[in-house]
Amino acid sequence: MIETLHSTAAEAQARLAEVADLDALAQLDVEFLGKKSALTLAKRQLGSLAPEQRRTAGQALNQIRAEVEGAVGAARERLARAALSERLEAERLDLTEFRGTARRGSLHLVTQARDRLEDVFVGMGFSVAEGPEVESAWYNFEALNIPEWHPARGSFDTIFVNLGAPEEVMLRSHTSPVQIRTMEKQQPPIYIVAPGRTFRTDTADATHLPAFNQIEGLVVDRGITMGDLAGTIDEFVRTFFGGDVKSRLRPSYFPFTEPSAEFDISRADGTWLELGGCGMVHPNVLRNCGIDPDEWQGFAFGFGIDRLAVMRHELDDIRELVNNDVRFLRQF
Ligand code: FA5
Repeated sequence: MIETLHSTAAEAQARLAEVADLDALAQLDVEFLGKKSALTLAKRQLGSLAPEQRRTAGQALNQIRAEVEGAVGAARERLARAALSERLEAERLDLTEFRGTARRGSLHLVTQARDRLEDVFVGMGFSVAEGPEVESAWYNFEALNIPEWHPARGSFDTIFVNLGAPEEVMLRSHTSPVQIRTMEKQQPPIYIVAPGRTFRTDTADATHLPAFNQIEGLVVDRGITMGDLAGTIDEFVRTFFGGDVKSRLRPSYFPFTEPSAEFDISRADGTWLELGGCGMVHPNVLRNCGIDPDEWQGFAFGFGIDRLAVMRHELDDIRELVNNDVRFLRQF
């Protein structure tokens, strides 16, 4: 009996080595290992043998079964590998036809402006800082000398987040909170710029977007004056735009600077475009961050990066930046 089974196992192995698909494999599995297979029937007959014979035959049977099972497993693995490479081959994308006609992507105008701004300010000795887009009332307002009752809060058209106490958490309405976060962590001298996204309930029009970008600048050192502020803005405008564009400061009001100004840059047609606000850091703001205003003075500025991109590329409408029309974006 064992002899016959050895030759059955050899036959099984030969056929399993050749099997070409999973259905055929399942059939061979039943034929050689199933309930009606020679191996299973032989096992049932073991009971009729004398104990000594039963032991030897049992061992031989187990060994033969293990061999056939091993061959089934190997065949299954071989078929799975073949199926996988067949699928990979079938799903392979032939990209060669795009060669030559493909266009390289490019950075968005606002990203280009932001990168260039960082380069210009790093070249002037500033480092780049960042802050979160979701802020608390402390960072967005209070530490900046804008208490809850202050009318200036209204001018920021804030988008609040429904978290915590009412009007306690918001999408930052300007990048000025990064001033506070920086001064909290670092003692002067401080020379940083902080570019990032800002949000207001503004309706989109030719010069406004509800989600836009600002860059904040903050300098705190000994003996800093309004002259340093004006010189820095002038130097930045010259480096960023080249020789023709001029800047001017106009008196203005921000609770976190005193005195405060707005700065404009000159357009080709002789008119001025408001770019941002600036001023000498208010002593209360320094105090809120644990910095002694008798020892240290500072200036800060904040302006719109999207407006800068509009100006630089002479666009008619700031909304062009977010329409995602590739015919427009491709030009840059
Ligand atoms: C501020 O946001 C102050 N934090 C600026 C500042 C910083 C003053 C440091 C003093 C010291 P203001 O709300 O004016 O100020 O906004 C500054 C600039 O952001 C604007 O001049 C404009 O360039 C840009 N800006 C404001 N709102 C929008 C908008 N909806 N879409 C596009 N740009 C905007």
